[in-house]
Amino acid sequence: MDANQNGNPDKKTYHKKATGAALETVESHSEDHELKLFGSCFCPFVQRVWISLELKRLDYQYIEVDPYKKPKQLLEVNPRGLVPALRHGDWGSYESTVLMEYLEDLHEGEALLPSDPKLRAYSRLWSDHVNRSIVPNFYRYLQAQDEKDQIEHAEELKGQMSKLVDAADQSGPFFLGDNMSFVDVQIAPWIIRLRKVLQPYRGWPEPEAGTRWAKWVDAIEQNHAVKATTSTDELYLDSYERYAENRPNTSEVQKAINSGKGLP
Ligand SMILES: N[C@@H](CCC(=O)N[C@@H](CS)C(=O)NCC(=O)O)C(=O)O
Repeated sequence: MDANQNGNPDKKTYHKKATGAALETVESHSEDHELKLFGSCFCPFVQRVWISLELKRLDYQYIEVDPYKKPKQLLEVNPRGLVPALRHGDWGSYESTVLMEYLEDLHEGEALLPSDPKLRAYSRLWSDHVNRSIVPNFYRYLQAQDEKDQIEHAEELKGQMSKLVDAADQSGPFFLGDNMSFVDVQIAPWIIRLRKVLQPYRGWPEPEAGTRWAKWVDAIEQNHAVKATTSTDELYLDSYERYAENRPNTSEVQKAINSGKGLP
């Protein structure tokens, strides 16, 4: 039994195999390749790198690993034992944002950072905002058990997302306009999890029809690379129950949030 079921086999826990469209993508990228993504189907940090690979239409191999069991092949690339990790030939690295930058630097397929240096800096600035202010608040909100804390964290999350919307291109639908780019990929996995996780567990509302935010969410959800890396709803519902109940020993992310530290 998995440790974070806390001795109760009726509790849901994380899935170890993708479902739906994501499973089809896993199956079509199972052959040995020099570019290997070590991922876990439920992980939003992995989905960032996975979406980037799909948007760029690069050839790669997807290898599903259990990051809580930390298999040797994962530890060889990432001594911290977290996913995503990327191996390219005899080189490897980790950290989702670093890996997205690495894929950019290969200059293969569609570029996700714009070519203008000022717009590149702008993209990095708002990507930092996603990492620093949106992602941690998502977990704070999901893990909060007390209603007063939940209300406070929901407000904080909404506020930080509003800042991002205000920084985005006015007509969109994406952050810089017509095309999905770096900042969109950085936030996409959490946008997907608003409806699939925060809505069932915390009553997160649907985007208000006709708003810039609704347009953005819709464009992200309809994007081919997002769809190709997204599993069916049940996978997220089950995999995040441990966060929603803030069960002990859920993950490094959960522990960091509970102890007020920065994310791993
Ligand atoms: N900052 C890292 C975070 C990666 C991360 O936390 N991954 C989780 C899965 S979603 C993990 O590997 N957890 C293993 C553990 O908690 O031991 C990144 O951006 O890649």
